[in-house]
Amino acid sequence: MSTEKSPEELNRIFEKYAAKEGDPNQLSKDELKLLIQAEFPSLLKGPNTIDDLFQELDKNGDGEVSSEEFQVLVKKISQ
Ligand SMILES: [Ca+2]
Ligand SMILES: [Ca+2]
Repeated sequence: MSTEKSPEELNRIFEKYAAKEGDPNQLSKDELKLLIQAEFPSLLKGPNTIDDLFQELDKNGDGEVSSEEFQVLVKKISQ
């Protein structure tokens, strides 16, 4: 996947979207959706949906993506 974003930039993007509602340190599914649609729409091409991506990232199943859980996406994007 081609992108010019560094892990540092991706973490800043996480913080920006995580702060929109609820817990400012966690991404809800709506926040993840906004983040992906605005920053990485190419991730939703093909068979991947927000639901799939959210499930993949939310390892502990608490319905929010923490900055630690977000690192899976950072790796995916910065590969
Ligand atoms: Ca939040
Ligand atoms: Ca979680």
